[in-house]
Amino acid sequence: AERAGGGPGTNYAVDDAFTSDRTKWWRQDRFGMFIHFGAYSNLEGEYTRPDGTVCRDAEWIMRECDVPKDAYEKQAAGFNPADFDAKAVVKAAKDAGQRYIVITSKHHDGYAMWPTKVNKWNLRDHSSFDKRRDIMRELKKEADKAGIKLGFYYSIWDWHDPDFSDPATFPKYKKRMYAQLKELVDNYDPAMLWFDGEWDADNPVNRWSPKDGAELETYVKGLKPGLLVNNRVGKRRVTDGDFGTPEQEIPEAPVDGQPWESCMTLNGHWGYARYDHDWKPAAELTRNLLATASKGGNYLLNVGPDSKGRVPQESVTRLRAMGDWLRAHHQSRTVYGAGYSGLVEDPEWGEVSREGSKKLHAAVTRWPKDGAPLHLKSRTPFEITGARVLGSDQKVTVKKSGDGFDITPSGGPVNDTATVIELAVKSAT
Ligand code: JFZ
Repeated sequence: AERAGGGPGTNYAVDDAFTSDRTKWWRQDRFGMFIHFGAYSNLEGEYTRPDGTVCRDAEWIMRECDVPKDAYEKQAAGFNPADFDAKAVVKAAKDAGQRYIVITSKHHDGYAMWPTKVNKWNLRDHSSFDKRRDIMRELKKEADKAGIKLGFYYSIWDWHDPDFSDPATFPKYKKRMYAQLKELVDNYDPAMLWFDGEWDADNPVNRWSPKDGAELETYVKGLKPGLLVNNRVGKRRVTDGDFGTPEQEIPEAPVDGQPWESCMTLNGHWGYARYDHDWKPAAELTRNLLATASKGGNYLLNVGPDSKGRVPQESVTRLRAMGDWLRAHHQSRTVYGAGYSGLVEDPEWGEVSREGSKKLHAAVTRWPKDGAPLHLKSRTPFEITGARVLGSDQKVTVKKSGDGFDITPSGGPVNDTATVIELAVKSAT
């Protein structure tokens, strides 16, 4: 496929995101933390209209609840996330086993979470927050200390900048957007830029084109050659950026065209919503992570800090439980550096990932009834030369059977989340 930015004027190295050194850390790390935090967080998901009725939404509240611009600006002036604790955020990620963080530097409401010099619509100049603080700098410092990579989400779509909505003034908006991106790269040296909002095709004023996307990607990679960029940069689809971004779903493997990262929420919203208590169980989240890795993808799991900047405790405990499972599973080669096996069909009873060329990890999450063997259907001929259950000394018998193998561990599940059977394999590929 034609690679992003490969046309005339390209000033960054065009490489293959599936194999390049540039994307290597990301392909290995597999698991990251998404953070949705902005002026909307101050409303905590609820806007009380002048008539006293309440409208609910999270990071889309300005739009979905038709909050008048002056009312939105007024509430943002009171935004004071004094309890934002970069050290605690990084610790929560680290405890979860997450190896990178992507935080919203600017969402669709246009509000910058760093002290941009481009306009006053930002956390330093339009808030009640301590003027000496810069949460992006704090996060970068703590992330560096912990060996965690930091990336920025940046919305191309901007509901606040009046120049965005008028074709005659759009070039002025674009110039400011470029200036903001330069600030982000120069001041915080991010590992990644995660764009969004280019997809707003139903908006007649959003004329963002494939050409705009290619130009933007070329521009930011020119600012920092090692930078990773997601696909929501233009409208070229599979040739956009370095990786695809399925949302709230795990695609079927194998995915052609691009490596991918699936982003998901811990409850039902990206931004903080005080009324949303619909938290996903930790076991489900861990299984999602295993399923994602087994299909060759990354998992970007979101937290939404509240108006004070605190990550909800319900999120922290779930992340912690995921990390506990990962730590108990041999540094979790079921996730880090793991990928799509290509050798077997997806079994009904769980997820099978591949580690290097000699090992499979079969994570059993749905045990067959009546102690029936775990059947593994081959897609291509291979041999199983050894099998063991991680964290248990039970025996595992492997028998050739029909289109594949029957695997029978002598005992049952070793924990409630997933029981991992490590298989030594020999194959031609
Ligand atoms: C976008 C944002 O609008 C949303 O607020 C959040 O930040 C999320 C991570 O990204 O939402 C999208 C983006 C893309 C699709 C759907 C929702 N899409 O491609 O289907």
